[in-house]
Amino acid sequence: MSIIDLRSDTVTQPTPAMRAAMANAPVGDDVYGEDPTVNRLQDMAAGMLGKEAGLYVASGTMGNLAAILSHCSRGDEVILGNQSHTFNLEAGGMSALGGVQSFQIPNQPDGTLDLEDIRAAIRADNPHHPVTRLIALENTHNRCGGAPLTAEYTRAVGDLAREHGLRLHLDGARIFNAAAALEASAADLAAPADSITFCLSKGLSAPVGSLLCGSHDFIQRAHRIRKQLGGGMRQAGVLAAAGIVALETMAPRLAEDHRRARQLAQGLSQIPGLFLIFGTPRTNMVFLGLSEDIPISAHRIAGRLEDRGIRVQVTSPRSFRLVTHYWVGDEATSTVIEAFREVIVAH
Ligand code: TLP
Repeated sequence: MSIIDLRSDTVTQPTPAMRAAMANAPVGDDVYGEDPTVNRLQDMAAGMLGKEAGLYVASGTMGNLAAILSHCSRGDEVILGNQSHTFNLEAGGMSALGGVQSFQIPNQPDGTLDLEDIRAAIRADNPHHPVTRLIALENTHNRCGGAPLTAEYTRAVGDLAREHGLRLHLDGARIFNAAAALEASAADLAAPADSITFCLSKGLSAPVGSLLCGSHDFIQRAHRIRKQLGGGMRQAGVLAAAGIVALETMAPRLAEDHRRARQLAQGLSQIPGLFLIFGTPRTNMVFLGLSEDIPISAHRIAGRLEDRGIRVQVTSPRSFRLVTHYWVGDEATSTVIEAFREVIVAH
């Protein structure tokens, strides 16, 4: 049975072109800065994001952590959203490893942070308080339905940060999805931020890695922190090679995944008992809720879909997340809609 895996875009496998590039990649010792493929990927990423320099890191989590540790010292505070990936799903790394504290403010349903909430969270200069150092945004916002944040909004937060002498970091794990949805360039979306992390191993389908981009000085600090975190890899060019192909071939096609997410959402929301938690998807994520008249749990439904070769993520006893990506085609979207219909009707 062939599997349709919608749990995440992290499940994407490398394409044949990526595997070929990996096999043929020129490599060197990247801890000496001598891997030509890693260097090429880093330069390419920095160019696409409009930043001076880039650093190849093992994961999005490592990119965000290295960014926070590069911007902040022990006892400093980061203002971020209470639904952010960094606060909820990165194992508390900033506190555990950096002695950095988070100040969580509510994410609005569109993934933004209210400017007044940010302003109110900035600490006064008083020895009782931690020092506010950084604001962190997420684009697209995963737990807010994959919502893309506009360049105008990010600029407003960047202006606020500068007004108070703070830095702005962007968890742009899916920044190319945001760019596709908003018909903007990733560089424009990242321009107001001092640093940005983006992932190669999500919708871009590369097997491993993320990029952290920022100024030369910032990346120099982040480079040492990557080493402290054990992320100095040697002949990493075999991995970076897939990342180059991902940027060349996958970034331009993400609107296709968004179209399929809308198709899925449209079909699934016609099934009595299912509703769209965040409305029509803007990017590649469909968040589905189960109405009260459906007596079985999301776990049970997911189990029955699994029996039909379909994997979805259960996000609560009454909700699911379905993420479209390169390996989910038009046929798969209709198969998934039909399978949901059968399972719900048969409950
Ligand atoms: N997100 C994963 C899981 O961790 C939930 C997913 O399936 O969506 N920032 C954002 C916005 C993310 O969504 C993720 C991964 C990360 C950072 C972390 O990236 P990795 O998994 O490479 O450490």
